[in-house]
Amino acid sequence: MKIGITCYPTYGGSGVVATELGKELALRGHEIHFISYALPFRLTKFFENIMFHEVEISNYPLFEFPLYSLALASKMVEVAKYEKLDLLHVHYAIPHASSAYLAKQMLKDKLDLKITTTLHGTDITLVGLEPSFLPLVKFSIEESDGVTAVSRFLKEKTLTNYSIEKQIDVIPNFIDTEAYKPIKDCVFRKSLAPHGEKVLIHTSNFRTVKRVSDTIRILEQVIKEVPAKLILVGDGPDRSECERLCRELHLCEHVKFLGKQEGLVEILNSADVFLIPSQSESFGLSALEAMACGIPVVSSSVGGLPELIKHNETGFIAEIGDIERMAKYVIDLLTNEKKYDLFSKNARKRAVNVFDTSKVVPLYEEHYKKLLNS
Ligand code: GMT
Repeated sequence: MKIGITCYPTYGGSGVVATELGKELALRGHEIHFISYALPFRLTKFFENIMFHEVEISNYPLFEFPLYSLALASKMVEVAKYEKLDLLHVHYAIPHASSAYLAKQMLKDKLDLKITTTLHGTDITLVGLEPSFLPLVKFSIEESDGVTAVSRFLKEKTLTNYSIEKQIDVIPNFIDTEAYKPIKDCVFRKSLAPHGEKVLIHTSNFRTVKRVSDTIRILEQVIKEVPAKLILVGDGPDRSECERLCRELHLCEHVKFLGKQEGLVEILNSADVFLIPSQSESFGLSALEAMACGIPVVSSSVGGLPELIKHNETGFIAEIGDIERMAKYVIDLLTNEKKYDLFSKNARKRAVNVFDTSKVVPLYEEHYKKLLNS
């Protein structure tokens, strides 16, 4: 198949999933055309069967705000027409699904371009609900030939929040468990926890929905019982506030802010427990990355997290903001070697058996075939 993929090219779950999907489809012999305003950050080298088309945005002085969605629609038309695309797969509804709809209409006399939209999370649960976007998001989803959601939770939210009656295929996020795997005696561990402390880890974009400060408060409880460090990976709006909280709680010695990092597999493998105390999380790709490395997860019970994490099996789940309970779960894991090893094995096994690339990418191929035959 010849498939156009549009996504956000920057750090973020939806861009990661879109790019890894494109790479895997290309390996399977499909021709992939990425269409975005910059090269997706995971496309760092040449991949056979993958092409990139950059959307140029006019900065004409009359336009106070860049007209990206319109420029994107024009580029989609150009690529679909000249590269003879079979379908266009857009990730994150805003504004990609709307641009795709426009492109489809512009091409309708020449080409029956099928469009499928993957809903990722905040496009539905947060931004999409803003009054300035809601009608457009609803319309664009209804007009997509196919729609997928990364969890059952997100599917249900979409149908109820937008009063939509439409088939939505649930296709979970996936992970390359050959790349994300346990590494014994990881070298980073010594520098991160030089005195043999246990290591808690959290990776995110430090947006308010992630509740990163909860991870610091969990650590505050944990170190009363177990010597431990907290590694925070990533950057974003709440980082300064988290750094301030560390100073206020006199925890600077125990918390390391690594910022944005490559080499996540090695960093994850230096840790014992992954924390994801989010306010909202449609899937939790970062938790899956940890599970694939054999790291048990302690999370909040929101969104799609309970579809990923098996409570008392691959990790533990507690109410949003229940720091005491999350800390208790962490201490339980860190002080009970047998239980820890079992949870670690279970986490890895679940990642491999349910969420490995080889299990999930064929579901997208099936979804595409269904669209093209409809
Ligand atoms: O909100 C974010 O963290 C970024 C966002 C994205 O689209 O880049 O992440 C969402 O999509 C990821 C990939 O499908 C999911 O794993 C995340 O759970 C989801 N984030 C939220 O729902 C908050």
